[in-house]
This record gives sequence, C-alpha cells and structure tokens, in this order.
Amino acid sequence: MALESTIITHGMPFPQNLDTARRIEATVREAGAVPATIAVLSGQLHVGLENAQLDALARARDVAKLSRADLAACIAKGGTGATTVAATMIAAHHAGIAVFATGGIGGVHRGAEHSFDISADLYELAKTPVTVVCAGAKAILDLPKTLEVLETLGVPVIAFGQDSLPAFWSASSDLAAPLRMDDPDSIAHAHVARAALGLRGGQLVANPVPTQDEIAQAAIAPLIAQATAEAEAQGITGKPLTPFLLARLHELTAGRSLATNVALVLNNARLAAKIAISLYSLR
Ligand code: PSU
Ligand code: MN
Repeated sequence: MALESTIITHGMPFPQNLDTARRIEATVREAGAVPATIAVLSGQLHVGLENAQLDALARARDVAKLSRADLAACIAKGGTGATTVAATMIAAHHAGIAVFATGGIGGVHRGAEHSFDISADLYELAKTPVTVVCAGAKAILDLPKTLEVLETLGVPVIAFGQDSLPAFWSASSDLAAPLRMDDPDSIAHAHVARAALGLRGGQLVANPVPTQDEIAQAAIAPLIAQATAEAEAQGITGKPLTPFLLARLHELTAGRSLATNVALVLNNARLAAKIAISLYSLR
C-alpha cells in the first residue's frame, strides 16, 4: 500500500509529521498490509523508506514538492523531493501497487476561474489506475468545482458508508457524493472491474473522518476564509498555497486542525489496508 510524503514535508510541522508518518506505517502493518512511503532521495525514487530515511525527510528543509511535472527533473538533478498525490500514484503504479492512502487530495482552488489553479492530482486520477483513499477534498478548495472536474475526467468518487461527500476536517458536507460504497470488498471489486473494462485511471474513495475527531464546517469555515484572504493579500499562489493554508489553519485552530488531520489519515490508512488486502485476494 502506497503512502505519500508531501504530507510529511509540507503538510505537517516537525515533529508531528514524523510521529504521524510512523503511526500510519504501524497502522497499515497492524491491518495486515505492507506500507510503502514514496519519495525521491538524492535523485533516487524510493518506494518504501527505511526508518532513518523517513526520519531525515521529516527533519529536512527546502524539500521539493513533486508532482507529475517535476518528478523526472528531480531525479535527473539528483535532488530530494516529496511526492504529492499525483507523483505518488505514478510511482506506486510502476511498483505494482494499486492502493494508496492520503489525507486530502489537491483539487480546484477557490477563485480558479481567475487563477486557473487546478491540482494535477485530478488529472492523475484520470490517467493512473490506483485507488486513492482520502478524507474528501479539503474545504480550502472549491468542492463543487472539484466534483465537476472529476466527473468530466471520468473519475469515480465514492463516499465510504454515507451519502454525503466528506469534507476533510468535517465528516460530511452539503454535497451529495456521486457514488457510495459500504465495504472495502466492493471498492476492490470495482477497481478490478474498471481494469477489465479497459478504463484508464483510478478511483477516489472519500472516507469520512471519525465524528469524535471532526471540526464542524461552521467552525472551520470562517478560519478558512481568513487564511484564504491572508494568502491573497500576501500574493501566495501555486505550489506554496496548499502548504500555507494548512499551516495557517493549524495556527488559527491552535492545533486542533492538525489533530483532526492526523486522525483522518490514520482512519484512511486502515480502510486502504482493507481494500489492498481484498484486492490481493481478488487477483
Ligand atoms: N492534503 C493534506 N496535506 C497535504 C496535501 C494534501 O492534508 O500536504 C498535499 C498532497 O500531497 C496533495 C498536494 O497532493 O497537497 C496538493 O497540492 P496542490 O494543491 O499544489 O496540487
Ligand atoms: Mn495548484
């Protein structure tokens, strides 16, 4: 089962990032699957990190954030970079890994009608056959537009065990999820059926954060608005935007959004492990 590394280097501060990365790997093992955290270290693409490598990555500064466009260039220059959802999918697929757990995917940013800021994660889901388990799209994004783009690209968006689309820190939103499944076996079965039909691309599973760990939408919405306004005032766009918004929300919620982020990633790792095990038995 694949795990990304941008969440470690750009999504959470040290030392919570290292602690979380280790806990995710332990959770996957407890569930009976094998974790492979993916990153580029000194020009080499690693699918699975040793403890010392994970430790060094979590402490490192100025690590590149790698998406589809940057992956090969980082390798060619001997650089070190963390993989986003898009780049992690590419590496996982090369290694024969079909299931991947993360926190939230990138999507269509608010104001995208002016900025054109749409994450390459969405296009990767349309191309690369990996089932990605997330907690829904982050509410810092424009969720309706994100769903529209995924629909246009033919990406199945499957809410796990509920009708509404989970919204990362909040277990539900006022948007209906396009699809719903209630057990890991159905998700694994659909993955296999897509391949049998010759359909390119992956599946996006949106797994709601456990309700005891969630932050209600009404509570987080004004803070998102504030963080977004600050990013705009400071002219922060492109790759640094998502890391800035996440870090600012961690501050504005006095660490609560970080605790929720950790809880939802662990929850996603558990579900992804079950899907991976189910897929293994189907194959
Ligand atoms: N969700 C998180 N933390 C993160 C990310 C997502 O909770 O750090 C990262 C993922 O690696 C995702 C990337 O692929 O942000 C999206 O960045 P962008 O919006 O620049 O495409
Ligand atoms: Mn972007």
